[in-house]
Amino acid sequence: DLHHQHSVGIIGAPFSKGQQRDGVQRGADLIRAAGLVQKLKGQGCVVKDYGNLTFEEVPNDEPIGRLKSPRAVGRANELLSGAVQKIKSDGNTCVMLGGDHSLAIGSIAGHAASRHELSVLWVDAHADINTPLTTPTGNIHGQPMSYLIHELHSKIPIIPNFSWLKPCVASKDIVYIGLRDVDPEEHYILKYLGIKTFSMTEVDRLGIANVMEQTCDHMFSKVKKPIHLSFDIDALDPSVSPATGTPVAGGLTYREGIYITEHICQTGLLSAVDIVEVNPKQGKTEDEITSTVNTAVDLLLGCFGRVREGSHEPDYKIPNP
Ligand code: EXY
Ligand code: MN
Ligand code: MN
Ligand code: MN
Repeated sequence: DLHHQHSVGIIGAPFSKGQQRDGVQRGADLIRAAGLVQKLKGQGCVVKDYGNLTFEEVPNDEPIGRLKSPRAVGRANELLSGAVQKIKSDGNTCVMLGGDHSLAIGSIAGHAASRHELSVLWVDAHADINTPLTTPTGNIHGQPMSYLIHELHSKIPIIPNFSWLKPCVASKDIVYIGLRDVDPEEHYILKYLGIKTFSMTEVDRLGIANVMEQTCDHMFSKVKKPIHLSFDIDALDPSVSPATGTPVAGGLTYREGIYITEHICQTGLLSAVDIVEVNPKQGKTEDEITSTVNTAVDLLLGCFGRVREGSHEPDYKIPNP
Protein backbone atom coordinates (compact mmCIF):
# COMPACT_ATOMS: atom_id res chain seq x y z
CA ASP A 1 0.00 0.00 0.00
CA LEU A 2 1.41 3.25 -1.25
CA HIS A 3 0.63 5.63 1.59
CA HIS A 4 0.58 3.35 4.60
CA GLN A 5 3.33 4.51 6.96
CA HIS A 6 5.76 1.76 7.88
CA SER A 7 7.50 1.79 11.28
CA VAL A 8 10.83 0.08 10.74
CA GLY A 9 13.25 -1.10 13.44
CA ILE A 10 16.73 -2.05 12.25
CA ILE A 11 19.09 -4.39 14.09
CA GLY A 12 22.61 -5.16 12.85
CA ALA A 13 24.12 -8.57 13.57
CA PRO A 14 27.82 -8.55 12.63
CA PHE A 15 28.26 -12.30 12.99
CA SER A 16 30.08 -14.77 10.74
CA LYS A 17 30.57 -18.02 12.66
CA GLY A 18 27.74 -19.87 10.95
CA GLN A 19 30.20 -20.31 8.07
CA GLN A 20 33.95 -20.01 7.51
CA ARG A 21 34.54 -16.99 5.27
CA ASP A 22 35.67 -13.76 6.87
CA GLY A 23 33.90 -10.53 5.86
CA VAL A 24 30.20 -11.35 6.13
CA GLN A 25 30.12 -9.70 9.58
CA ARG A 26 30.60 -6.36 7.76
CA GLY A 27 27.36 -6.64 5.76
CA ALA A 28 25.19 -4.66 8.17
CA ASP A 29 27.44 -1.60 8.30
CA LEU A 30 27.90 -1.55 4.52
CA ILE A 31 24.15 -1.65 3.95
CA ARG A 32 23.76 1.26 6.38
CA ALA A 33 26.63 3.17 4.71
CA ALA A 34 24.78 2.85 1.39
CA GLY A 35 22.06 5.08 2.88
CA LEU A 36 19.39 2.59 4.00
CA VAL A 37 17.97 4.71 6.84
CA GLN A 38 17.84 7.98 4.85
CA LYS A 39 16.29 6.23 1.84
CA LEU A 40 13.60 4.55 3.95
CA LYS A 41 12.78 7.91 5.60
CA GLY A 42 12.73 9.50 2.13
CA GLN A 43 9.92 7.16 1.12
CA GLY A 44 7.89 7.98 4.24
CA CYS A 45 8.95 5.31 6.73
CA VAL A 46 9.47 6.01 10.42
CA VAL A 47 12.83 4.39 11.15
CA LYS A 48 14.61 3.51 14.37
CA ASP A 49 18.11 2.07 14.12
CA TYR A 50 18.77 -0.12 17.18
CA GLY A 51 22.46 -0.37 16.22
CA ASN A 52 24.59 -3.48 16.13
CA LEU A 53 24.64 -6.34 18.58
CA THR A 54 27.99 -7.08 20.24
CA PHE A 55 29.04 -10.69 20.16
CA GLU A 56 31.62 -11.66 22.72
CA GLU A 57 34.22 -14.32 21.98
CA VAL A 58 32.97 -17.73 23.16
CA PRO A 59 35.98 -19.66 24.52
CA ASN A 60 36.62 -23.38 23.95
CA ASP A 61 34.06 -23.59 21.18
CA GLU A 62 35.26 -26.95 19.85
CA PRO A 63 33.24 -28.68 17.12
CA ILE A 64 30.54 -31.10 18.29
CA GLY A 65 30.39 -33.94 15.79
CA ARG A 66 30.42 -32.03 12.49
CA LEU A 67 28.95 -28.84 13.98
CA LYS A 68 31.31 -25.86 13.79
CA SER A 69 31.23 -23.04 16.40
CA PRO A 70 28.03 -24.36 18.00
CA ARG A 71 28.33 -22.36 21.23
CA ALA A 72 29.05 -19.05 19.49
CA VAL A 73 26.12 -19.54 17.10
CA GLY A 74 23.79 -20.48 19.95
CA ARG A 75 24.77 -17.48 22.06
CA ALA A 76 24.62 -14.99 19.16
CA ASN A 77 21.14 -16.15 18.24
CA GLU A 78 19.92 -15.96 21.83
CA LEU A 79 21.00 -12.30 21.90
CA LEU A 80 19.44 -11.62 18.50
CA SER A 81 16.17 -13.27 19.51
CA GLY A 82 15.89 -10.90 22.48
CA ALA A 83 16.64 -7.86 20.31
CA VAL A 84 14.01 -8.87 17.74
CA GLN A 85 11.40 -9.38 20.49
CA LYS A 86 12.11 -5.85 21.76
CA ILE A 87 11.85 -4.32 18.26
CA LYS A 88 8.54 -6.14 17.68
CA SER A 89 7.13 -5.11 21.06
CA ASP A 90 8.00 -1.47 20.17
CA GLY A 91 5.56 -1.87 17.25
CA ASN A 92 7.99 -2.08 14.33
CA THR A 93 8.53 -4.24 11.32
CA CYS A 94 11.93 -5.70 12.19
CA VAL A 95 14.84 -5.53 9.72
CA MET A 96 17.76 -7.81 10.63
CA LEU A 97 20.97 -7.02 8.74
CA GLY A 98 23.44 -9.94 8.79
CA GLY A 99 25.81 -11.49 9.05
CA ASP A 100 25.43 -15.04 7.85
CA HIS A 101 22.18 -17.00 7.53
CA SER A 102 22.57 -18.90 10.84
CA LEU A 103 21.12 -15.66 12.28
CA ALA A 104 17.69 -16.63 10.97
CA ILE A 105 17.47 -18.91 14.03
CA GLY A 106 17.37 -15.97 16.45
CA SER A 107 15.52 -13.64 14.12
CA ILE A 108 12.65 -16.06 13.46
CA ALA A 109 12.53 -17.35 17.06
CA GLY A 110 12.37 -13.78 18.42
CA HIS A 111 9.72 -12.85 15.88
CA ALA A 112 7.67 -15.96 16.69
CA ALA A 113 7.90 -15.25 20.44
CA SER A 114 6.07 -11.96 19.91
CA ARG A 115 3.61 -13.05 17.22
CA HIS A 116 2.43 -16.62 18.00
CA GLU A 117 2.24 -18.01 14.44
CA LEU A 118 4.21 -16.91 11.38
CA SER A 119 4.54 -17.65 7.71
CA VAL A 120 8.16 -17.86 6.58
CA LEU A 121 9.20 -16.94 3.05
CA TRP A 122 12.76 -18.18 2.50
CA VAL A 123 14.40 -16.70 -0.60
CA ASP A 124 17.71 -18.47 -1.18
CA ALA A 125 19.74 -20.57 -3.64
CA HIS A 126 19.99 -23.05 -0.74
CA ALA A 127 17.41 -24.73 1.49
CA ASP A 128 19.43 -24.27 4.74
CA ILE A 129 17.53 -27.23 6.22
CA ASN A 130 20.34 -29.70 6.98
CA THR A 131 20.23 -31.10 10.50
CA PRO A 132 23.37 -31.31 12.68
CA LEU A 133 23.55 -34.96 11.53
CA THR A 134 23.00 -34.46 7.78
CA THR A 135 25.23 -31.39 7.30
CA PRO A 136 28.02 -32.05 4.79
CA THR A 137 30.08 -29.04 5.97
CA GLY A 138 29.21 -28.51 9.65
CA ASN A 139 28.38 -24.87 8.86
CA ILE A 140 25.26 -23.82 10.77
CA HIS A 141 24.24 -21.29 8.06
CA GLY A 142 23.24 -24.40 6.06
CA GLN A 143 20.99 -25.61 8.93
CA PRO A 144 18.83 -22.87 10.51
CA MET A 145 15.50 -24.13 9.19
CA SER A 146 15.90 -27.57 10.80
CA TYR A 147 16.25 -25.99 14.26
CA LEU A 148 13.05 -23.94 13.80
CA ILE A 149 10.58 -26.50 12.41
CA HIS A 150 8.26 -28.30 14.85
CA GLU A 151 8.24 -31.50 12.80
CA LEU A 152 12.07 -31.84 12.94
CA HIS A 153 12.34 -31.36 16.71
CA SER A 154 13.16 -35.03 17.40
CA LYS A 155 15.99 -34.95 14.81
CA ILE A 156 17.91 -32.13 16.52
CA PRO A 157 20.37 -33.13 19.27
CA ILE A 158 20.92 -31.11 22.43
CA ILE A 159 23.55 -28.44 21.67
CA PRO A 160 25.17 -26.14 24.25
CA ASN A 161 23.80 -22.54 24.21
CA PHE A 162 20.68 -23.62 22.30
CA SER A 163 18.52 -24.56 25.31
CA TRP A 164 16.64 -21.22 24.99
CA LEU A 165 15.37 -22.23 21.52
CA LYS A 166 11.96 -23.83 20.99
CA PRO A 167 10.83 -24.85 17.48
CA CYS A 168 8.32 -22.26 16.33
CA VAL A 169 7.45 -22.79 12.64
CA ALA A 170 5.15 -25.39 11.04
CA SER A 171 6.21 -27.01 7.74
CA LYS A 172 2.96 -25.92 6.09
CA ASP A 173 3.75 -22.26 6.84
CA ILE A 174 7.04 -22.22 4.89
CA VAL A 175 7.61 -21.30 1.23
CA TYR A 176 10.96 -21.36 -0.57
CA ILE A 177 11.85 -19.38 -3.69
CA GLY A 178 15.08 -19.54 -5.70
CA LEU A 179 16.41 -23.03 -4.86
CA ARG A 180 19.14 -24.42 -7.11
CA ASP A 181 21.74 -25.99 -4.79
CA VAL A 182 20.03 -28.48 -2.49
CA ASP A 183 21.84 -31.41 -0.82
CA PRO A 184 20.23 -34.88 -1.26
CA GLU A 185 19.41 -35.10 2.45
CA GLU A 186 17.81 -31.64 2.31
CA HIS A 187 15.78 -32.65 -0.75
CA TYR A 188 14.49 -35.67 1.17
CA ILE A 189 13.53 -33.48 4.15
CA LEU A 190 11.68 -30.97 1.94
CA LYS A 191 9.66 -33.78 0.29
CA TYR A 192 9.12 -35.68 3.58
CA LEU A 193 7.67 -32.55 5.21
CA GLY A 194 5.72 -31.51 2.10
CA ILE A 195 7.21 -28.02 2.13
CA LYS A 196 6.13 -25.68 -0.68
CA THR A 197 9.11 -24.89 -2.90
CA PHE A 198 9.62 -22.80 -6.03
CA SER A 199 13.05 -23.77 -7.33
CA MET A 200 14.58 -21.81 -10.22
CA THR A 201 12.89 -24.37 -12.49
CA GLU A 202 9.46 -23.20 -11.28
CA VAL A 203 10.51 -19.55 -11.56
CA ASP A 204 11.47 -20.29 -15.20
CA ARG A 205 8.27 -22.22 -15.89
CA LEU A 206 5.73 -19.99 -14.17
CA GLY A 207 7.31 -16.54 -14.10
CA ILE A 208 7.82 -14.60 -10.89
CA ALA A 209 4.31 -13.02 -10.86
CA ASN A 210 2.67 -16.44 -10.89
CA VAL A 211 5.13 -17.73 -8.27
CA MET A 212 4.19 -14.85 -5.94
CA GLU A 213 0.44 -15.43 -6.49
CA GLN A 214 0.88 -19.08 -5.53
CA THR A 215 3.20 -18.20 -2.64
CA CYS A 216 0.56 -15.93 -1.13
CA ASP A 217 -2.26 -18.44 -1.81
CA HIS A 218 -0.25 -21.01 0.11
CA MET A 219 0.66 -18.70 3.01
CA PHE A 220 -2.89 -17.33 3.38
CA SER A 221 -4.78 -20.60 2.87
CA LYS A 222 -6.31 -20.42 6.37
CA VAL A 223 -5.60 -17.36 8.51
CA LYS A 224 -3.50 -14.34 7.56
CA LYS A 225 -0.38 -14.81 9.61
CA PRO A 226 2.40 -12.23 9.82
CA ILE A 227 5.17 -12.85 7.28
CA HIS A 228 8.83 -13.37 8.06
CA LEU A 229 10.87 -12.79 4.89
CA SER A 230 14.35 -14.31 5.14
CA PHE A 231 16.26 -13.08 2.09
CA ASP A 232 19.68 -14.57 1.37
CA ILE A 233 21.41 -12.31 -1.14
CA ASP A 234 22.76 -15.45 -2.90
CA ALA A 235 19.21 -16.12 -4.15
CA LEU A 236 19.98 -13.51 -6.78
CA ASP A 237 22.24 -14.28 -9.71
CA PRO A 238 25.97 -13.77 -9.03
CA SER A 239 26.00 -11.22 -11.88
CA VAL A 240 23.78 -9.02 -9.64
CA SER A 241 25.15 -9.85 -6.18
CA PRO A 242 28.58 -11.48 -6.53
CA ALA A 243 29.90 -10.46 -3.10
CA THR A 244 28.58 -13.44 -1.18
CA GLY A 245 30.14 -16.59 0.28
CA THR A 246 28.36 -19.35 -1.63
CA PRO A 247 27.33 -17.93 -5.04
CA VAL A 248 25.45 -20.28 -7.39
CA ALA A 249 24.97 -19.62 -11.12
CA GLY A 250 21.46 -19.30 -12.55
CA GLY A 251 19.80 -17.16 -9.90
CA LEU A 252 16.98 -14.64 -9.69
CA THR A 253 17.35 -11.46 -11.73
CA TYR A 254 17.39 -8.06 -10.05
CA ARG A 255 13.83 -7.52 -11.31
CA GLU A 256 12.59 -10.85 -9.95
CA GLY A 257 14.14 -10.02 -6.56
CA ILE A 258 12.49 -6.60 -6.47
CA TYR A 259 9.17 -8.06 -7.61
CA ILE A 260 9.18 -10.44 -4.63
CA THR A 261 9.63 -7.55 -2.20
CA GLU A 262 6.98 -5.36 -3.90
CA HIS A 263 4.47 -8.19 -3.80
CA ILE A 264 5.16 -8.99 -0.14
CA CYS A 265 4.83 -5.31 0.80
CA GLN A 266 1.43 -5.25 -0.94
CA THR A 267 0.10 -7.98 1.35
CA GLY A 268 0.39 -5.58 4.31
CA LEU A 269 1.53 -8.56 6.42
CA LEU A 270 5.32 -8.18 6.34
CA SER A 271 6.37 -8.28 9.99
CA ALA A 272 10.10 -9.04 9.86
CA VAL A 273 12.80 -9.31 7.21
CA ASP A 274 16.37 -10.61 7.20
CA ILE A 275 19.00 -9.62 4.65
CA VAL A 276 21.98 -11.93 5.00
CA GLU A 277 25.20 -13.23 3.40
CA VAL A 278 26.46 -9.93 1.95
CA ASN A 279 30.24 -10.44 2.14
CA PRO A 280 32.44 -7.60 0.84
CA LYS A 281 35.57 -9.78 1.02
CA GLN A 282 34.04 -12.07 -1.61
CA GLY A 283 33.76 -9.20 -4.11
CA LYS A 284 36.61 -9.24 -6.67
CA THR A 285 36.28 -5.51 -7.43
CA GLU A 286 34.81 -2.42 -5.77
CA ASP A 287 31.97 -2.56 -8.33
CA GLU A 288 31.07 -6.10 -7.29
CA ILE A 289 30.78 -4.98 -3.67
CA THR A 290 28.76 -1.87 -4.57
CA SER A 291 26.36 -3.78 -6.78
CA THR A 292 25.74 -6.38 -4.06
CA VAL A 293 25.23 -3.82 -1.28
CA ASN A 294 23.02 -1.53 -3.40
CA THR A 295 20.87 -4.49 -4.39
CA ALA A 296 20.39 -5.36 -0.71
CA VAL A 297 19.26 -1.77 -0.06
CA ASP A 298 16.86 -1.82 -3.04
CA LEU A 299 15.28 -5.08 -1.81
CA LEU A 300 14.61 -3.42 1.55
CA LEU A 301 13.15 -0.32 -0.12
CA GLY A 302 10.80 -2.64 -2.05
CA CYS A 303 9.73 -4.24 1.25
CA PHE A 304 8.66 -0.86 2.59
CA GLY A 305 6.59 0.73 -0.13
CA ARG A 306 8.88 1.69 -2.99
CA VAL A 307 7.17 0.98 -6.32
CA ARG A 308 8.81 1.27 -9.69
CA GLU A 309 5.92 3.20 -11.29
CA GLY A 310 6.71 6.07 -8.88
CA SER A 311 4.48 7.59 -6.22
CA HIS A 312 3.30 10.97 -4.91
CA GLU A 313 1.71 12.60 -1.88
CA PRO A 314 -2.13 12.29 -1.93
CA ASP A 315 -2.53 16.08 -1.66
CA TYR A 316 0.03 16.98 -4.34
CA LYS A 317 -0.92 19.88 -6.67
CA ILE A 318 0.80 20.80 -9.94
CA PRO A 319 2.35 24.23 -9.29
CA ASN A 320 0.71 27.13 -11.10
CA PRO A 321 3.07 29.60 -12.81
N1 EXY B 1 24.07 -27.07 1.80
C1 EXY B 1 25.41 -26.65 2.12
C2 EXY B 1 25.67 -26.83 3.61
O1 EXY B 1 24.77 -27.23 4.33
O2 EXY B 1 26.78 -26.55 4.05
C3 EXY B 1 25.67 -25.22 1.69
C4 EXY B 1 24.88 -24.22 2.46
C5 EXY B 1 25.11 -22.80 2.02
C6 EXY B 1 24.17 -21.93 2.82
C7 EXY B 1 24.05 -20.58 2.26
C8 EXY B 1 23.73 -19.48 3.11
O3 EXY B 1 22.68 -20.09 2.23
MN1 MN C 1 2.64 -1.14 2.97
MN1 MN D 1 20.90 -19.05 3.19
MN1 MN E 1 22.24 -19.32 0.30
